[in-house]
Amino acid sequence: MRELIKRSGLEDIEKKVMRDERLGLEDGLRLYKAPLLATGYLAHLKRQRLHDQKTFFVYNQHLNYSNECLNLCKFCAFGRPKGQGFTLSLDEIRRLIEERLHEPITEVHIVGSVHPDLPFDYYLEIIKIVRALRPQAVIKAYTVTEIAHFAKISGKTEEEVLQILKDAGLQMLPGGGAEIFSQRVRQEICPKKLSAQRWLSIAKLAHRLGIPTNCTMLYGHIETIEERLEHLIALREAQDETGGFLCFIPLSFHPKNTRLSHLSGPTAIDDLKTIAVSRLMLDNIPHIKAYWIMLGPKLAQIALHFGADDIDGTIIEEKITHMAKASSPKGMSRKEIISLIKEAGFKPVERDGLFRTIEGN
Ligand code: V47
Repeated sequence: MRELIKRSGLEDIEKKVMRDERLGLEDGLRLYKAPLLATGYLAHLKRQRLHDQKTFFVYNQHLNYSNECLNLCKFCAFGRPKGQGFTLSLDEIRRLIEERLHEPITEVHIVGSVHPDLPFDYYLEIIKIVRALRPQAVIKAYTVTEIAHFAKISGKTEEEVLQILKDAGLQMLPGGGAEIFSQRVRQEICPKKLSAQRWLSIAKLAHRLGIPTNCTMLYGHIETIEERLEHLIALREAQDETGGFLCFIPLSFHPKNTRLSHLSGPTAIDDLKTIAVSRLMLDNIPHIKAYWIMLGPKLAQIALHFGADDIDGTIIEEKITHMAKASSPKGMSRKEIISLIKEAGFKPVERDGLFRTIEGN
């Protein structure tokens, strides 16, 4: 590896990694241009320094309450116009949670859409129902985009919305809705979505209210490598301010069934490089997730050697990526996840949504 790092002209970056020094945009560009194994090796060094052989996973349940959406972003195969999608009633939501009460679920992940007419009370009730049925599980619900929408429909401030949801049992926000912060790209692929500045300011507000969040980047569509790096640096700067991001999830674009279906989406090499560069650039975000639903279990397993230390979870009923024709299964058993991690040479550690280790594992 020393030889490869030397030949790739990355010795100065290796020194920075070993000294935990911050990398700049130019370093990021060089890491993208370098051979995959060189960049991957450096990301693996960083990952080992942070987490040694540990690879995290969670026993979780996904709940998508609706796909009827006002935004209808071009990259999304999940959203439908008003009246053409599904919206679960509160009773249906209760039933979905009750059906799996015999399982040791420690995270309930709830997201939907920017819905045309549901009232804020509906979203609040969901949290109360899940909290009552699953007192021990971490409730990770509603992206920053949904929080902005709730403030608009309720006439409350974003702070009030977050506080009310927190008091009802919400513990953290998932990382979706960030897409790519570049205004040029947002204008093209998600013109109705809230701005990058607003996404970042609501995420930071949540952090200040004691609600940690995850963060994401949707890549492999029309963005440039510079725009990806600018996105990562914006997340890093926000994290310097609040420390509230738990995990970064690079989201590999799935073009099928979307209005960008003429694009081909990222290659495996791009997926692995993006995970590796993210690990190296995001020196202040503890975890990098190889989201197996989007990468497929096989590539997610390899990604553990390219900077990722988390593989998400059991999931069972994923909709957003499968409506864009993901070829991965819709869920995995705890046993399957553990053997995937072990076979890759790592130590599986079961965690809850807040990355607290589950006792007995
Ligand atoms: O916000 C939508 C993206 C996100 C497509 O926080 C697509 O732990 C690829 O954020 N191809 C939702 N991506 C998923 C998400 C997430 C997933 C798992 C864990 C966590 C977490 C967060 O998926 C959306 C959007 O950025 N997305 N359509 C698509 N066709």
